[in-house]
Amino acid sequence: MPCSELYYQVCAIAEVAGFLWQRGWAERNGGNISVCVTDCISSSYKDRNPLKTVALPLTHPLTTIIGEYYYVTGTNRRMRDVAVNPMGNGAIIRVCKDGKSYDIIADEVIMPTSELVSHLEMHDFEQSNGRKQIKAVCHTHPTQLVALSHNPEMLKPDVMTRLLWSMIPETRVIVPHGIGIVPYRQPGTIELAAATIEQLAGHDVVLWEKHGCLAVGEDILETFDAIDTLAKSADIYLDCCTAGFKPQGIAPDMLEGLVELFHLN
Ligand code: 2HA
Ligand code: ZN
Repeated sequence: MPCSELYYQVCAIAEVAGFLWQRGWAERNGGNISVCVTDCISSSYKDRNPLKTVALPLTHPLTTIIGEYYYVTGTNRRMRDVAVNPMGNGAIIRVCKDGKSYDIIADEVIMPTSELVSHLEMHDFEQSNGRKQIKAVCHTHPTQLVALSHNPEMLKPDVMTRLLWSMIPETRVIVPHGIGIVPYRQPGTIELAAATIEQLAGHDVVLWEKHGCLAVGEDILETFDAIDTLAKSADIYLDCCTAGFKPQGIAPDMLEGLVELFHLN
């Protein structure tokens, strides 16, 4: 690894990949991660010739992230393998000047995740909307959140956000903009990416109906924390249901002011 900051970033990705596997949210090749590493790779690394250049199936070119570098998990790779060998199960890519292709520059030719288009569109969207601090995208399959998405009632606007906020105060604070819902779409498609971007504009995490969820954050740990906190609330709700009662939930007025109080937003 050429520089310590990149090493630190890749270690954090490996740590989160392990969490996703341990949580049971990453069966076989389920889930994918991308993190912008432009600020932490050395110039000698940046100037590397491409090992391979690949076209992106986009309807319009990327604009804001041209020339940026990303670590991305590999297609068909297991999260549990990313956890122990991130550079052997992912690659560093650079978005080409045309905004329609990318170079794989390190360490070897590992083809990126099938959701790469979604990830890059999201990075491009966040950067072009002035959210320059957003560097990481994480997609995973949290069992309890996917389970809730099988209930059509939960897919109505704000229903799941309000329910999950009301389970524990932390959820109101750590996920202050709540969870957006995207109706079922074919995985890996531009339609899924577009619908996700629409929901990301107003939410911290997006739930893909009957599939999984996606979070963006300043670093990969932040994306994990948001999903993990929502999953904790979903566990509490489902545990109460299993025990035979509907949880009372914290009243909305008791949740007011929490975000300001904890200064996390
Ligand atoms: O990377 O989870 O949605 C495999 C997936 C696709
Ligand atoms: Zn998935």
